[in-house]
Amino acid sequence: MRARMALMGKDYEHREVDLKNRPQAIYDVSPKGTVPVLVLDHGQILDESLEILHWAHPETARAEFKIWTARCDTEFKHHLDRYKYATRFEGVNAEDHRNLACAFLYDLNQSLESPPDFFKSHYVQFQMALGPFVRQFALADRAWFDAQRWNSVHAWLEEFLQSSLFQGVMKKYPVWVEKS
Ligand SMILES: N[C@@H](CCC(=O)N[C@@H](CS)C(=O)NCC(=O)O)C(=O)O
Repeated sequence: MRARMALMGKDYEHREVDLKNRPQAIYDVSPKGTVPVLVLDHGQILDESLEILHWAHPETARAEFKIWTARCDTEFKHHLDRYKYATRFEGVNAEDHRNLACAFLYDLNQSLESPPDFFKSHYVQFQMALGPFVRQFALADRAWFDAQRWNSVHAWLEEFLQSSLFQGVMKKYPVWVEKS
């Protein structure tokens, strides 16, 4: 979702991959076989959504922005995965990780309450970068999420979910089939 939003309005060929039946072509360009993968004209491969965001919106590589994306992709994502998919990890308690993930959301809430200038001037880029992960966290238990006192995060997420940015990438794409 992050990469799709980052690439909105760019001229590129979208190849939808069925993760249960991945084509050889994805492994040929990126052996880890995860999406997203962006192949640039001169053959350079970007196979992390953050790299794709940086490529499409270079201002997101600046330090003021990276503080958030680094924290989202390491600390928050780590706890989000263990909260959502606790059974896939040995000895993991979902609630512990839900609580640990809250530190990020608490800080995000504070920043949204009195946003630094960079946050205000790059609002849409922040939505692309962080929105999909906050959405996943919220959807894991929406009633619990809604009961927390993060009013600014709630409003921010709702605005993101209603945005043409997010709505524009939520459509279903036909799975890409390699022409023989
Ligand atoms: N760090 C990666 C994570 C990518 C990722 O987890 N992609 C998922 C789909 S959204 C995937 O390909 N899952 C299949 C797998 O991990 O084998 C990024 O943000 O680009």
